[in-house]
Amino acid sequence: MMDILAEPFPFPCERETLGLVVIDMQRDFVEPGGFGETLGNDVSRLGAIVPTVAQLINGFRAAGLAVIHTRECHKPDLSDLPDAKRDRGAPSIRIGDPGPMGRILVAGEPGAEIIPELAPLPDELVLDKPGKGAFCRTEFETHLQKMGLKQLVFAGVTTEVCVQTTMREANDRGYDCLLATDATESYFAEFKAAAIQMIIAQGGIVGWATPTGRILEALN
Ligand code: C5J
Repeated sequence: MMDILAEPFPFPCERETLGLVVIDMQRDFVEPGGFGETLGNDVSRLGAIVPTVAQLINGFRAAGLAVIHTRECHKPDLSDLPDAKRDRGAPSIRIGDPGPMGRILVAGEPGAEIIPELAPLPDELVLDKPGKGAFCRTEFETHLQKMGLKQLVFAGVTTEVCVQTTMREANDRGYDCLLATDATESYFAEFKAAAIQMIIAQGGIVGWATPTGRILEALN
């Protein structure tokens, strides 16, 4: 398997253990009228990456490689929502409250669903997570082990929050992590740029980063 050209140095790709993790491409974060917008964010930045994320997903599917989707959401009784998370800041509506797309970030509500353009296939893992990181209070690691995955390509939103947190958690657990730089986005351009720098600094302290085209080249 060919290396993938990446920063800070080529990613030593091992196809048989490679999987794609698409973080939180949910209506509440990406679509106008959702939770992200109620927090004062310009969601059009996130919407702009959807075609690139779709290309990446399709590339993995065509190569017969695993695609995993995560959703940041909580149980309807909010038993997995710490007060500190619910009360943080001064949002006009809080997690669990009724919003324009159902209850905000609650499993089963329309806003918590993945946007239709990136809908998971029936056989793809969809992991609900109550935290920013996908390993916190979930069975993610068990799933990865069962699927035989050791190298993870990351896409989704937001770069510096749920994507970076999950990459850090995965890196600590021994997974090789590669961020698709044009298939991830933040509400804040400077935070995305800084997150990428943090990931690849010091010889790839959290992992690697490269555009989607380079990843797809290696899958063909
Ligand atoms: C945030 C996320 N930003 N998926 N969630 O609250 O990054």
